[in-house]
Amino acid sequence: MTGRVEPSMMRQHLRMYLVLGSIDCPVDPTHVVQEALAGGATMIQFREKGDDALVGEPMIHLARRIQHQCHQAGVPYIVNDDVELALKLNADGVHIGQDDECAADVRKRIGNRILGVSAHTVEEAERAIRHGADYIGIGPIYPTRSKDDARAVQGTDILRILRDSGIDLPMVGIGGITAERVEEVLCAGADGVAVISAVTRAESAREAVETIAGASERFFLRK
Ligand code: TZP
Ligand code: MG
Repeated sequence: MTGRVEPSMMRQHLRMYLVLGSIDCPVDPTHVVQEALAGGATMIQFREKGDDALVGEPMIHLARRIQHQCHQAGVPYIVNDDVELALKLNADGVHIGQDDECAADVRKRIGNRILGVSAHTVEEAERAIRHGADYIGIGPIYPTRSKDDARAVQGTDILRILRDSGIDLPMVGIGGITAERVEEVLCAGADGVAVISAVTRAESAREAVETIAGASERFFLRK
């Protein structure tokens, strides 16, 4: 990468953003990734979390396999929380929450790689921007079962509040998003949707991604 990702490119990457780790997947996560990439996933985040999550070498091995799949497909590969891992793998970016390392410090460590920051309020979003975020993740928009320590459900109103406050940074909604809800999330101001279970627990991850990506494409064609 020669410089920071352009906002217009970032918005494209956020269209159908798959987030996953081994505990989110009833089958081999690399199978889910393969199907999701075939269905048109636009970015993938490795988020290996939870009581039974992989650690150590098995975790790094899975992280590398998914990175390889993303690389083959030409899709950016983002690592959740673990800046060390992202640097070790030379991932395309990092996503951090409000309880993780300070975004400004992460920006310094990762250079021009993509930096995503979760935000729940206008203040958090503005700080993330000052600290060098390339996009903000907003949620949970709807109830979710995929995050134990999720904050209160925000609804799509939070997306409108952020946009109305003048925040223009690429923004992705997350939490309980299904194909039926894509339009509502995008209408409220998101550039894309980040999903776990709607894809990882679908009978066909490929079809799930195709349906979500299709809904998003239709929305932006009309805009
Ligand atoms: N951050 C806010 S909600 C959430 C994360 C990681 C989980 C989203 O998972 P799902 O299954 O799409 O609701
Ligand atoms: Mg985190």
